[in-house]
Amino acid sequence: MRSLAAIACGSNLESTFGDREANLQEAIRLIWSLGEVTAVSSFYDTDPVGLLAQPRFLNGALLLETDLEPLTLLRELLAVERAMGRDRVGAVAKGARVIDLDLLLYVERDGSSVAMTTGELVLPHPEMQERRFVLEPLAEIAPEMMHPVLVLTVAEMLERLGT
Ligand code: PH2
Ligand code: MG
Ligand code: MG
Repeated sequence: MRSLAAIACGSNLESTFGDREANLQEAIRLIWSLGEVTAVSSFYDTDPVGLLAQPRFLNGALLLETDLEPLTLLRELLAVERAMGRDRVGAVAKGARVIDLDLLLYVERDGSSVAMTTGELVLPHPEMQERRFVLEPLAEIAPEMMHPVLVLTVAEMLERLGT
């Protein structure tokens, strides 16, 4: 059995691929080269969080069955971002982007969910529990998936955010 990764995707700029939805679809197409995409959520039109002076986002989530280790998967996701024209050099932190792919949760073959902190990767994603634009799509496709540190399901984390 392969590992299971939960990945958030977001876009709030047009690109050579087209509009925000075209960017998310292109990213998902490229992510298929990393394993098997077993679920894709609906896409949500969301208010920008954090840096408010930027276009609205389209956000979604997907599940990927993969043989790649967490760090390798992260690097491949960043490579997909770069392949789609995302340029981090000189870009505003948390600002507008063609595509953003965030590794949220990673469950090993034996069912254990990875908790790790290195300079390159923090798992689970440190802000996922605070972000409705992450939890709402993820709850559609993986409501029972566990946060291994908070010991809460995705549905429970979403419920905690309130209405
Ligand atoms: N991503 C950010 C900052 N703010 N807001 C929304 N609605 N959606 C995002 O994906 C998003 C954001 C930085 O990654
Ligand atoms: Mg992000
Ligand atoms: Mg990111």
